[in-house]
Amino acid sequence: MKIKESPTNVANEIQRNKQQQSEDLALKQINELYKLSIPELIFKAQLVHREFHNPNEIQFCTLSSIKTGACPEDCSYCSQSARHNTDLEVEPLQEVSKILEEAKEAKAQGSTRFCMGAAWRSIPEGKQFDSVLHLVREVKAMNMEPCVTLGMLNQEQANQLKEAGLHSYNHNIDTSRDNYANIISTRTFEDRLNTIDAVQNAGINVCSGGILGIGENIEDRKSMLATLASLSPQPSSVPINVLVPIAGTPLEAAEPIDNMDLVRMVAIARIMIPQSKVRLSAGRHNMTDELQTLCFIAGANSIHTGDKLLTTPLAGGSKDHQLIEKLGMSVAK
Ligand code: SAM
Ligand code: DTB
Ligand code: SF4
Repeated sequence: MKIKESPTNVANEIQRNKQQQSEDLALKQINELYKLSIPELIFKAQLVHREFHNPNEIQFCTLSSIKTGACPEDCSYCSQSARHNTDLEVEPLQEVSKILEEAKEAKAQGSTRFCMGAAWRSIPEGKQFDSVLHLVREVKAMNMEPCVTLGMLNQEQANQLKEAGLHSYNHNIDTSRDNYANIISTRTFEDRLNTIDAVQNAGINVCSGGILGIGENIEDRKSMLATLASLSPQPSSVPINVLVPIAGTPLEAAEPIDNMDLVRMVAIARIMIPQSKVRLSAGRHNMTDELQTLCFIAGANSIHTGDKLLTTPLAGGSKDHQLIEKLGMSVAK
């Protein structure tokens, strides 16, 4: 079937062509950066980091799983997919008051961002979305950056979230365009980019990153960073997740990544997306203090803190405060 040439289709195509050109250029730069030794790469990353950020500060963010499990998507890494047989307690949308208690506690622990995640394929209309809008307003009124990650959305929903005061929308591209279908079959890479477009059109900051250790190769990692770097505007935060293998998922026995590959990804993200917060997210509870420190030196300047991400464990806020103190750094206010 031939797609009708509407003005929107033409505009989308022009935008995608532009994106492809800037992606090709970004990939060339990433290829060069990949050839550098770790000390050279970190030196470059430090130069960029110091130009745009305070190198002594780490932002703390707290996550809350406001609706857990029974997700219709089939992301191969995820504990929350209804298609995997994982040992997870399914929970419907939590009470607003309970979530706001968590937000209060997060603020007391030094977090400046509170990110609420729901295992939906796309945002449902009606009462549940009204609750989310209410939560966004309340978290903003607490002087924290409200962030949500709710799956796909349409333009109208993005506009409503903006109006409620949403700071950021998290929507990861996860891996390269080429590898996407190996990881997720229930949606496409293009679906992901379309949601990101709607978020950007509404004037909300995009938080988008990926996940390492899901069977991708180095070319996939480079390509993922090239796509992220060529988003326009660039994402204001880039979470870097390391697979937490979940029993019952297709990736339960995936080969662990080499730690230096994580450091490389952080440094290249820092150089290619200079103004963003590069955030260490999933898998941090398995990282030594030294590895986390190396990531901070390579340009990571934000972490997900607390006892839990969405469904997997973290070491706890006090451990994070201890590390920041030990390093003579401070938690960003
Ligand atoms: N359902 C929403 C979505 O898919 O956009 C938001 C939540 S989803 C859990 C957010 C991100 O967490 C995923 O895109 C993936 O990068 C990361 N993630 C999920 N499960 C993970 C795991 N087991 N290990 C590491 N990262 C994971
Ligand atoms: C992101 O990139 N990492 C966070 C946040 N965005 C929503 C989520 C990590 C989830 C890790 C797996 C879990 O706890 O279920
Ligand atoms: Fe659902 Fe998000 Fe998990 Fe995919 S990553 S299964 S969309 S909760």
